[in-house]
Amino acid sequence: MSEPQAIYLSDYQPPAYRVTRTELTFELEPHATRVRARLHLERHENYGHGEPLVLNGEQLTTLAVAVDGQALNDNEYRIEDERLTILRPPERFVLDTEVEINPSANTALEGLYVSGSMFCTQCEPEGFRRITWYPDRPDVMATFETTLIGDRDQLPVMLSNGNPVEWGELPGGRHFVTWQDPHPKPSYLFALVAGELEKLEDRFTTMSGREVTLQLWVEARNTDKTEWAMESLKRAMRWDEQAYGREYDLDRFMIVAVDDFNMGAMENKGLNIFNSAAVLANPATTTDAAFQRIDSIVAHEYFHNWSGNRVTCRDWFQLALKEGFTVFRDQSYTEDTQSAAVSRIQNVAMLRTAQFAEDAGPTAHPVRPDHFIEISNFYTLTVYEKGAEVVRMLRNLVGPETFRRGSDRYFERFDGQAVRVEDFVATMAEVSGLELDQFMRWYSQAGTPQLSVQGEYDGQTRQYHLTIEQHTPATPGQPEKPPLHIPIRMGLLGPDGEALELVVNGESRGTDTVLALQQECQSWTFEQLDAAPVPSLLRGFSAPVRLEHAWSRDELALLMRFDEDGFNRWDAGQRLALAALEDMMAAWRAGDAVKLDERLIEVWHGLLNAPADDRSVLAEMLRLPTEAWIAEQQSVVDVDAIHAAREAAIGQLADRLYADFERVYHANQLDVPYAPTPEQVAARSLKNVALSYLVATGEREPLMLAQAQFEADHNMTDARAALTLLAHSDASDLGDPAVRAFGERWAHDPLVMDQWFATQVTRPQQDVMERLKFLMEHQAFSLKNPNRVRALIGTFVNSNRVNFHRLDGEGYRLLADVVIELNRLNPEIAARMVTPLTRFRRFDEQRQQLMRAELERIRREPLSRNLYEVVEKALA
Ligand code: 0A1
Ligand code: ZN
Repeated sequence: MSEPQAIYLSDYQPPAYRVTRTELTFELEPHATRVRARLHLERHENYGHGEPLVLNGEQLTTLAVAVDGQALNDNEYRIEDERLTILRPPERFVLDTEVEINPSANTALEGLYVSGSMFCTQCEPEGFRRITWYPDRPDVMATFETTLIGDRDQLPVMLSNGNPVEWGELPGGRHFVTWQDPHPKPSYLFALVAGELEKLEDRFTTMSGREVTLQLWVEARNTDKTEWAMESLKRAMRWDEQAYGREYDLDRFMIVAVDDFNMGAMENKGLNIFNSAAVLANPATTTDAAFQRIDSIVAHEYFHNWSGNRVTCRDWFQLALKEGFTVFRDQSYTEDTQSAAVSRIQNVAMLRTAQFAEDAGPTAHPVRPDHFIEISNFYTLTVYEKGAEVVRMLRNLVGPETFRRGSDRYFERFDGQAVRVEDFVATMAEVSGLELDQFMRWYSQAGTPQLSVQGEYDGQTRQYHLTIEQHTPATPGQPEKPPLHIPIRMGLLGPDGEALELVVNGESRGTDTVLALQQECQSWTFEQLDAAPVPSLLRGFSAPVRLEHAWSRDELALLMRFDEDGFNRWDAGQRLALAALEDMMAAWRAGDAVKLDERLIEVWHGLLNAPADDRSVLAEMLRLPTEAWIAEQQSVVDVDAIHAAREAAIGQLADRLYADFERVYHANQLDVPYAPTPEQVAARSLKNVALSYLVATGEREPLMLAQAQFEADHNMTDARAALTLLAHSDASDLGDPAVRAFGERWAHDPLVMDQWFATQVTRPQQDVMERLKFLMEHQAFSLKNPNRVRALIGTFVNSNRVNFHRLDGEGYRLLADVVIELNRLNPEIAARMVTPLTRFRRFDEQRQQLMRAELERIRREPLSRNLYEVVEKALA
């Protein structure tokens, strides 16, 4: 087998032929589905007579190829290397092909596959070529007419994009439905679903008064989990009208839930397909966090109807054009409908642990990569989350009103087209008059910029000089990085925490301003200051960078209490806690007493007793930096010291503030019916954080509280929080029966069993390994289902760091075994799961060797392109 080859952005060529119209007929059979495709083709003006037509196809059994009704001779076409080439086609013609495919053997879950008793598709990015021969690239856009034929009893519901236009009975107990989608679209937005499905139906009147039918299709056992997603959909539709002026454009909008799905969901035109974990919810089975995740994914997919579908990507290098923008849109929706501060805190916490780690690892790539071997490997946190940060910076640079004028113009001008990142940024430059050439580097330069900030106060001149330096570390293939255009929102606080007026060059800028850092090093002078101020920097996380400044702990405590920016209050708390944890890690390594800084205890005591203006932010402030974020601060990750110090800190906070936590726990009990409203979510989150501290004392009494909460079983949020505390405790007389009871009670519900898996494999004690192995044999587990793999294996390797990184190498070995199996079953998931092993350079020599040995063992397998690309980069 030859080595997989990279594809380069610089090699882009426009398509030689456009497809004006695509007609598809499916005869659905699990083992042998027939697909007939009729493509109406036209040669592009820029190409000459006789230009060959090249179509993509994978794993197809070709039965017929005809041009304008004439079957082709062997010398008129060629099939090789997953390409069908029509050698000398006419300028305009009709191509007919017929192929056979095997959906039931499709464990990769790309193209047409069987999930349970349903047929469904996943075509982004390159799954359509596993369905039929096609120019499978996003810059070829056609209208689609799709006829589905299937068994009337087994497949009573058959859906595709657009509107149903014809249906009827066929001989042999079969029936058919024909769907028409009037909006030209690339093949990656094609979808079909067939099976025994039930629907929840609703209506939505758009801003111009058009009536839209909304349908949520699920298997019968899930009909009690559809309401929340329907509410989310309507909220998202209204929000997109108000915030972006975007209206829905078909008579119906459908969502289908499927159990086997590689990602969260997919924005197929008019027929979104969702991983059931990303759409099904009810209070008994679903936690607050999952309700919120579902809300944002429903919104995300809906928003793609404009940012992605109406205006799509020219090529897959432009993925962030639709994904970065759509994530930014779904984040804004959440900020407008939930707690804005908490939403920002949670997104940033995720970005700067997981995305920063990606940027610092062997697979680091720019928001717009310039080459790839397997595009499926680039649905990453960098493209999605950093891509969203780049759009957020743009909005902050041009201002919200101008940004809206820019997005209106972008949607209008490029409607129906496949475009590039440049088109989006140029539109923003045009409406704002800003020069954004340097800003474009955010799309082409990988790595996380590091800023170091020096402040100097001069009592004589009453001036404060702020000097900021930027530096972006080298990443694979990018040794040198020119400076970026970085917006830094900031303010200054006086000695009593008051917001100071910012006077620059004799001009007042209020108490909050944005500094545009464009050079390697730049200085600003603030005037008329009576004392040395405390700088509040990077408010709202105004740029995706690491920022260093030598704040004293007193200054951090001051920012934490008084900064007008909620995000920076939280961040100051995280920095203060990190400083305290660093002392504790040093003491732990030296074998000294590991004692928590008194100041942190005082500050937390203050927090717990201050009038709670925002309980949800308070709950976030009461969480210590995660082990992953602490690890991000270290040059060589010290897994055991991190865990020991953090556990010690939690224990000491718990002992010293017991009465506070107890009061908070009881004060936040709700006796209203469950709803995932921001107020209720805040109360439960605060209550359960408090309970986790109470339990951390190791006393029996709080465990009894947890047990009572578990048994009261008011909702999954409370039940699962309690179960986790019981299952992670040393009191097996309480933990084991709870785990058993939960597993028996929910054995019929795979989404709850996923939570049961995740809860057990995050147990920090060493005995977790036996538990994990036992659960891998459990009947509810299957390596073929991505949700199961993520819940059991993914949670263990990503969230149980002390055990995954054990020095006996068991964690690494187990992951490598799983990845080798997945490589055969589902290459996309295999390439994602292997990630923690690829980060071996961050660890000590001994762990490095163990991890590297497992990667080399994987490399000796016959690898899928997906896994090949990742493993080669890691070992390079
Ligand atoms: N466009 C989808 C993400 C997605 C990508 C690939 C998939 O299968 C390989 C599935 C979904 C989104 O952003 O939601
Ligand atoms: Zn998306």
